[in-house]
Amino acid sequence: MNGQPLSADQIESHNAERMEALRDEYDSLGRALGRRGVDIEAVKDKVAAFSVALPSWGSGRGGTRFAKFPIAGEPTNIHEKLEDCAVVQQLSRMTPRVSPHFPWDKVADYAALRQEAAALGLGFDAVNSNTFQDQPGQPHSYRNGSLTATDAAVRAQAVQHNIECIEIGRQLGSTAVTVWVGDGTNFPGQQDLGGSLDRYLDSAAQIYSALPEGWRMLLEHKMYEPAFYSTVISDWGSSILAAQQLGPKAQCLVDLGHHAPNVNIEQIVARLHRFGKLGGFHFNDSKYGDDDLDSGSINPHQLFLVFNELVEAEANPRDGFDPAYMIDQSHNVTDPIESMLSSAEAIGAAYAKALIVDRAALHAAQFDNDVMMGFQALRRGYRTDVTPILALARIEAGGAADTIQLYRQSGWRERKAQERRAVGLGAGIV
Ligand SMILES: [Mn+2]
Repeated sequence: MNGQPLSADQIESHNAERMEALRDEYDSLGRALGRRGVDIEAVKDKVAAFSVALPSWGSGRGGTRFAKFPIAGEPTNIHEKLEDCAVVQQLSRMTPRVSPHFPWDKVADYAALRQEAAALGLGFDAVNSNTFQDQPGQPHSYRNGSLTATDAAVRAQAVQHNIECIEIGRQLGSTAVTVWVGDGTNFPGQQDLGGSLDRYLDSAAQIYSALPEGWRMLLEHKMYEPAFYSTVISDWGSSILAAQQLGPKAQCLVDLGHHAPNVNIEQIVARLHRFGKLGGFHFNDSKYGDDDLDSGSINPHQLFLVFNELVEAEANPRDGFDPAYMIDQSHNVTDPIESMLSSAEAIGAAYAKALIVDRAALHAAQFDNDVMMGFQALRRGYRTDVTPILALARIEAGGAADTIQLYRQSGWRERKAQERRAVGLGAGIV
């Protein structure tokens, strides 16, 4: 526990105060599940083994196109971001890895950064490249696109940046690079829609060929924004076609917010899995578009249905099924640590509810075309309050019964507000 940001004693006494009530609730739920033929301990073991990565950028306040309102004690560099992610991990025990973003998280010594993270109980997940904004001193601008730019020198610069990210990731112990490009258009006629995809595929193939052994390239699609008329990799269809053309190390990453409203995302999950191309997830929630709201805050049922497909996929794995799970949210109005704690809980709950579904009953109903019983098999899982399972799994791993309450009691943010330099009044999406 050395190097952990919060006091282990404080967590222990917090848990001790709640243990009797939690045991009572857990045992009661265990009896109820037992009558349904579900072993609560087996569900708890699976939940304990589940994890989701934190985005380094998620530890700071996000912003909108209009403004960003920072809070005192926000992290301003990767070292402070790691500290805050370690707080989330220490309390939730479900977020042991951080997904870094370059060039935002650049440092001089990545071996030292890896050690620094390990001392905090953290590892590194997929590295994220950034060719959607220009950096100071950069020779070529991405104003007309990056991997798909008509100018070969711009494309070469974007490819080189992705290869540099892979090299950094190798030093950090990562085994995947996530490639999202905002390239696209705002006007009909602005660009040759076929030609821009050709250029994307050519650039992506150069990145693909730089992947080390055992690495994956995760292609993240997004319907719109920053381009509003067309985006080059706009949907899962474009994504899987590109991944299939690139080769077996290329897989698709599903960001829950990157689809048209009301799209059946759980079906996309099943489709991608069917073809061995389900590479990873970015969890968030939305009401209108790519809102980047907290996971499960708007539509927890959809999150459950996605996990229902993931549990089906776990039971029937295809070659290479090892999805990289990550939270990808913009925390505009909350303390980011509290949002990540709440989101980890929501994601874990969706997984636990999916595990509780009586698969035999579900499959039998599907085979018999018994519509109502198939629906009810899912509904019974969704209705179950799995809070005691998550809490006990967390406590047994050293985490806290009530993560947000303990975080507030710890005074972490107030302390950091004294120690860390203030974030400037920045603007816009970060
Ligand atoms: Mn994303």
